[in-house]
Amino acid sequence: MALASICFTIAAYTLVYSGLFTPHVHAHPAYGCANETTINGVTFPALIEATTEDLITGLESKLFTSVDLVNAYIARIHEMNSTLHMVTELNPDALSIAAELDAERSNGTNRGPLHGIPILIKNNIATADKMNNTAGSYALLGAKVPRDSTIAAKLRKAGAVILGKTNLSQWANYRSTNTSNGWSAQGGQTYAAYYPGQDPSGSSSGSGVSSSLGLALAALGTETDGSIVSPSENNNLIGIKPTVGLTSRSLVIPISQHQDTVGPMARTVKDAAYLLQAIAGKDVHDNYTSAIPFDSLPDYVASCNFSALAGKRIGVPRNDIYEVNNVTFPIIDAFNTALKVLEAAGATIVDPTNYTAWDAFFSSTSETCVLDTDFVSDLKSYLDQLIYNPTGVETLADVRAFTHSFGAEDYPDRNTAEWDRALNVTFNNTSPEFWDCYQRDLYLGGTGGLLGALKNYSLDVIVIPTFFSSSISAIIGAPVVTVPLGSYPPNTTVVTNKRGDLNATAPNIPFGISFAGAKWSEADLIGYAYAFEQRTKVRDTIQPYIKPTTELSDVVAKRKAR
Ligand SMILES: *[C@@H]1O[C@H](CO)[C@@H](O)[C@H](O)[C@H]1NC(C)=O
Ligand SMILES: *[C@@H]1O[C@H](CO)[C@@H](O)[C@H](O)[C@H]1NC(C)=O
Ligand SMILES: *[C@@H]1O[C@H](CO)[C@@H](O)[C@H](O)[C@H]1NC(C)=O
Ligand SMILES: *[C@@H]1O[C@H](CO)[C@@H](O)[C@H](O)[C@H]1NC(C)=O
Ligand SMILES: *[C@@H]1O[C@H](CO)[C@@H](O)[C@H](O)[C@H]1NC(C)=O
Ligand SMILES: *[C@@H]1O[C@H](CO)[C@@H](O)[C@H](O)[C@H]1NC(C)=O
Ligand SMILES: *[C@@H]1O[C@H](CO)[C@@H](O)[C@H](O)[C@H]1NC(C)=O
Ligand SMILES: *[C@@H]1O[C@H](CO)[C@@H](O)[C@H](O)[C@H]1NC(C)=O
Ligand SMILES: *[C@@H]1O[C@H](CO)[C@@H](O)[C@H](O)[C@H]1NC(C)=O
Ligand SMILES: *[C@@H]1O[C@H](CO)[C@@H](O)[C@H](O)[C@H]1NC(C)=O
Ligand SMILES: *[C@@H]1O[C@H](CO)[C@@H](O)[C@H](O)[C@H]1NC(C)=O
Ligand SMILES: CC(=O)N[C@H]1CO[C@H](CO)[C@@H](O)[C@@H]1O
Repeated sequence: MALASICFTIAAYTLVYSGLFTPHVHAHPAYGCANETTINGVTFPALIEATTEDLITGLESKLFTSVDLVNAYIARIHEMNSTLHMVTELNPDALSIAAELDAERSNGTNRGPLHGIPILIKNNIATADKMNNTAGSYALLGAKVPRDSTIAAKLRKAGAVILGKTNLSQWANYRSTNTSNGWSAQGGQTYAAYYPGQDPSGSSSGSGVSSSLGLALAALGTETDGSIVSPSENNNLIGIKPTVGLTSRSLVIPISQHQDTVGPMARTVKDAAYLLQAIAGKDVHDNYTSAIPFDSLPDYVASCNFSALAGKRIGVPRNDIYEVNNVTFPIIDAFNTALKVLEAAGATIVDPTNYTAWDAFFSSTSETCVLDTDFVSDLKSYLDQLIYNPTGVETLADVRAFTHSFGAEDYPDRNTAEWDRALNVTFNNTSPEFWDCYQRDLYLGGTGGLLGALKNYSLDVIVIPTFFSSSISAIIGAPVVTVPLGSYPPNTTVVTNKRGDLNATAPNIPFGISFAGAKWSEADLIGYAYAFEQRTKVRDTIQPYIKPTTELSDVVAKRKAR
């Protein structure tokens, strides 16, 4: 086996501070800068950057099999897991599922672009197999669901191999006010790979770390407010936070039916688009999906168009972009430079396009009111569906009592303040008081926020640093796509998270730029994200400090030697 290792890397900060987004120069025309490997002159894609299309090509040409892919990714997970704790469980059936999919392919059955391709999913998306679905809590370990979540069922139908479950901020970060991103009782502390002890962000922490290091083609996360886009930016990824209702939440452990959504976290926009295509769509088990306005889904992969930005009007909500504790200066600098890239791609930048109700939004408690109230009833609805429930928890009050009494849940060191507050609300999510909160959100994010800006300035889309992007869109259920933008420069002062156990700001930690639009505008957002990604290739310029070494060539060589 020979290593082809010629590779140019340009640190992202160089691009950012020189004011230039020089398109990244690929040393190898086929697989770029990472270490692709060869056997007898045949080249295998490097798994840290292999795309869906690279894997399809390799599977179709019989260069490798789906079983080889599963073996390679499992070996890579084992290399990283004891340091980064990003995967909580592997699917014990992954190899046999891959073998079946290989057999199908060789007898001429092809389920589509994800046929035989391993995907990891967040540990709040249920599967009716040997894996647990716990949101990281022992309260749900061993519990059984009546069927696959619709998302898992769609992945299987598309031919994906569900490889395992990723660690997360416990309960999707809806338990404690003093915990750390990426910590769960079941999975321990997730760390990210761009700085030792890096805060992985959350709550889809393990999905972010895994996708970035090539421990699967890509991963799924969930978002209520920031939980896809934030770990995507800090793990150097593309994240698509779909419109609430585009992807089913049936048998996904909830926070809020009004804000929860499931979406892809991937290394390229096109990979994310392939995954979204497979998981989107109507579902009788989640009636929010009946609001999907299309008879057939847009072709999200075909939306990946280099010219998508030409002639578009792009707004910059400056009052939602501000200095925070000295950590956003490099982000805002890189963002301002990126506006020039968008302009050079043919877009008109309209700056500023401030949100008219921004100050009211900033001090509003309506989102908390919606989430608290939804959580109490939506969690109960999830628990009601379990067909086996060893701890017997039926309500949030039961889950809190369990958490207070079960040592590994790390209470009281990590509090349950979110639940204490939610359990104190005196009304539920069918009450008039709830409706007031929800309508207020629809105004603050709508006419007074994102939708108002789109209309007042005749915009196609808003761009904003991902650091600031999630909430305005979250409260109206609208989509966001984040793309790598840069990383913190070498002279960055290392700052820990509030708990003091993670490095939250440090040199080399990646950050992103978001495209935000009206509901159901994913096809457009994907186009803009792709056009920006292809012109900048920022991901390739930021290297992790740690990465796995097992490659497909190792696995194939071993198989051939048997
Ligand atoms: C490629 O491999 C070489 C030799 O093993 C190593 O020095 C280099 O850092 C690797 N490059 C990348 C981008 O991983
Ligand atoms: C890593 O993954 C394996 C699954 O194979 C799991 O059993 C193990 O507990 C995980 N965690 C760590 C910290 O190694
Ligand atoms: C191909 O294999 C699959 C799985 O083994 C099987 O279900 C299917 O019937 C086979 N199709 C053909 C055309 O043989
Ligand atoms: C699920 O949790 C049970 C413990 O209740 C454990 O025995 C089992 O191995 C877990 N499943 C997987 C795939 O790790
Ligand atoms: C955070 O980074 C410092 C070096 O800047 C390192 O000494 C420390 O161990 C890191 N924290 C963790 C939790 O790894
Ligand atoms: C949506 O489904 C939920 C339960 O799945 C049900 O309680 C609710 O009434 C339904 N809403 C509508 C508008 O059909
Ligand atoms: C937009 O917001 C920024 C930041 O708050 C402020 O400086 C600027 O004056 C505002 N511009 C307009 C036109 O409202
Ligand atoms: C921000 O930087 C300034 C100047 O270095 C310093 O005085 C101030 O304390 C810093 N603020 C924070 C929150 O770190
Ligand atoms: C919950 O309500 C009780 C009784 O009114 C009060 O003592 C407690 O402080 C409240 N807790 C929270 C977190 O709001
Ligand atoms: C919500 O509260 C109202 C009024 O107390 C009650 O009639 C209704 O059953 C409650 N609904 C749920 C889903 O708890
Ligand atoms: C890092 O260097 C840049 C460019 O020289 C400078 O503008 C910035 O203030 C420096 N930051 C710190 C934290 O020293
Ligand atoms: C399932 C799993 O990965 N558990 C790990 C959680 O993290 C602790 C350390 O923090 C490990 O000991 C467990 O193996």
